[in-house]
Amino acid sequence: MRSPHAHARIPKIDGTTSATLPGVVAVFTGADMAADKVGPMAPLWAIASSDGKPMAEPPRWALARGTVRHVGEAVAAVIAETHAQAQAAADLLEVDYEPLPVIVDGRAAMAKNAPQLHDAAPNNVCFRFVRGDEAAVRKAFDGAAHVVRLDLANNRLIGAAIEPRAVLADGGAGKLTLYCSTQVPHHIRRTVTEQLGLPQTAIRLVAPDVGGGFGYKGKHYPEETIVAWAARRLRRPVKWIATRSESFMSDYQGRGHQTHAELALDAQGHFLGLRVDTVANIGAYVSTFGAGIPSAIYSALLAGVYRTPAIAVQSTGVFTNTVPTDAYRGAGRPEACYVLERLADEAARVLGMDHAEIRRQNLVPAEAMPYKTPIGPTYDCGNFPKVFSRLLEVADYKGFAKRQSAAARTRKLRGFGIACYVESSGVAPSRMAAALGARVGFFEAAQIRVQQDGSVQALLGTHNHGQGHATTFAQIISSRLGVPMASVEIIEGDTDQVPYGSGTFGSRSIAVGGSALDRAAMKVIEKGKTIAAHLLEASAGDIAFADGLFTVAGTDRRVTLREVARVAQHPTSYPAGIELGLQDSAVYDPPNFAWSNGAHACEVEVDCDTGEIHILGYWGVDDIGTVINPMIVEGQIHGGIAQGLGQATREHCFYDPESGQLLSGSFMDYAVPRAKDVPEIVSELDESQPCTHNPLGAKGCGEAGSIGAPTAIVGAVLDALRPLGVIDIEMPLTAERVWKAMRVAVKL
Ligand code: MCN
Repeated sequence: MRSPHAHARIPKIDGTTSATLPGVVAVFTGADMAADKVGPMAPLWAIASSDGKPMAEPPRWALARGTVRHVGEAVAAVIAETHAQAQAAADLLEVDYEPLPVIVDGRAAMAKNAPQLHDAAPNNVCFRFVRGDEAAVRKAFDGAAHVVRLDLANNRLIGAAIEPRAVLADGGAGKLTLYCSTQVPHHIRRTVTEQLGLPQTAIRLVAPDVGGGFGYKGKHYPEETIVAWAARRLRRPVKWIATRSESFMSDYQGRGHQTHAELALDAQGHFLGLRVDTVANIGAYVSTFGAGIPSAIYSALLAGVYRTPAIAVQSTGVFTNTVPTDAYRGAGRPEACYVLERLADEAARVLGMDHAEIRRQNLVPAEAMPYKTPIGPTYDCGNFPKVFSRLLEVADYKGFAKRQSAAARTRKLRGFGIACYVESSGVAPSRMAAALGARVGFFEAAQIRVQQDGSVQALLGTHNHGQGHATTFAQIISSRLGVPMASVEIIEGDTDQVPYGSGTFGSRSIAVGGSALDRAAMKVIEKGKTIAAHLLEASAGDIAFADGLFTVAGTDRRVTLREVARVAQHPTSYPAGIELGLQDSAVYDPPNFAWSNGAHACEVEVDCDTGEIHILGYWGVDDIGTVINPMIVEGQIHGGIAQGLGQATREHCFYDPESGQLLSGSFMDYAVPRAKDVPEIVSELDESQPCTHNPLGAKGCGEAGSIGAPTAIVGAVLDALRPLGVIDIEMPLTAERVWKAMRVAVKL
């Protein structure tokens, strides 16, 4: 039973009639959970404000206790033999709602007389995060020849994975097995057991194929706690599967920024200073990483690929009567890219410069690596100018002017958009994240077991939900241990099998999980050498390993990995003092992010009569370091671009400002891209800059497309409309919005 109101007090819930209906097992409310002392939903990232105060962290309950603050908030749980019976009983629940005033807009929520959501958050402010050097920025602006300013909105998005979320708890009074559509099994085991006051060993969390995740399934949800608690209380299995409508109104949403940004430049168009002021609408409560993304993560990206010497950012997290926001593919990086690249385009327009040239002259040169940005992070490597010039080549930027004038003859406006980005992939550096408020470590763990027949099981704390881990991780093992890929089994998503883990988000699986796997493989090889040395009657120091064979250096004496593995478990001849078995594990926590980067371009034609956009070409050159599997990477980049295209042209999560009702609550109102909307994509990978601090040299790719695409597409449309004097259209650029902007511009 979910709240139909965006903001209301609930003085009374009466479930007496519902409880008597056939098949109904129980009707639970927040009061029942309170009686069992179930704790609040605790965020795993806490942000301190500029005055040093911790963020406002008002309690959020799995089932509402007295007040609801967004449409779709869980009010009661009806458990019945069938879904239809539960639904019928829920329909008869008598809930008294006393509606309260509603606010859904982030900026408006900070106004003096705006409705207040939480006593603990005056003016609805959760945190006011600042980063950078405001004094240096002021100086830069004082000495600037030009200042450009933009007010930008980054539209709120809904994840819409192919399968809705689901939870099933089995185990009654004993150990509970929680099957859960999550990307982060170990995190959810921790949060649920903490809430229920149980030891972590009381729950086995299993996350099999989850039907896509896109970041929003990587966070803790009320239903996980409700189902686990109800199953223990009722001593019987309980399951919940979201309908698509429930998904729309309860899955964490993404983006939702309002930003004022200013860029100072010298007379030649060199960037001197950047000031960014963002209001992030975090929804009704702080969700798992809801505070960290628009602050710590977003701000770290604001140097982008450019050498702007002074940067200062303020990001204010604001409560509103909307679903909480959290990670959605890109998580803070598309927002940062959008701000920077829109400013670059605006600067080119104001200074009368070519939009590629203004970017080129501000890029961090390859010689400057490692490059410490003025906003905090240090990029270990990258050749931004090389990637950028390659993009212009593959997209034939030189030939664009000709194509543009040809199009004009057919009443079509043609535009070319560019987006350069850096991405803090490989989300871990646990110490860095902890310094910025993370309440969890982001390391990754891997274990390798070589079986007697030489087949290999690898267990990782990452989680695959469409990224092809079974292939790429098997490739890593195959190349390290010299075993065929077909004999490698990758196991993820089970807390009782995989000892530790952080899960999959932040394009971290290859850079962090893959690195842990590589280290575990090296340990297995080292142990194998001691066994092989014994079998070959040589010293371990003389044993070399390659292609699945241990050899005594300089001789033809050899033994296979399979034979070593067999002996390790059937010790007919085994070195004394060495533990049996051929298995080992490793935990990896990198010293820095893996700085993926790239440049994307898009060419569009806008129909002057209808405002419709036709994407004629899309190109991306991405540096994701060493590539393990080019085909999977290409698919990942294409998928990200498709999602970015959705944000740029179609998708918009929209709440009615008066009532707080979700008006985009179905696929009839929320338009994800279809196959016909996605253009042919030309994708190139530049492998010349392997990550310098992980053993694979790999940087993440899972979010790259979603970062560059919205900006490149919007940039192209605005470039097309520039002759009409259109300088901004808010995403999504629907035909209607584009058409209206054109009419306003030409004063029709
Ligand atoms: N890879 C590679 N070489 C590299 C980098 C990556 O071969 N240099 C491979 C990896 O081995 C992995 C894949 O590419 O098989 C993606 O790796 P990585 O960039 O590490 O990203 P993750 O596996 O950690 O996936 C997370 C990322 C995120 S954050 C979201 S959101 C997302 C995404 O990936 N959600 C997805 N891709 C998705 N794809 C699908 N189909 N569905 C989702 O929900």
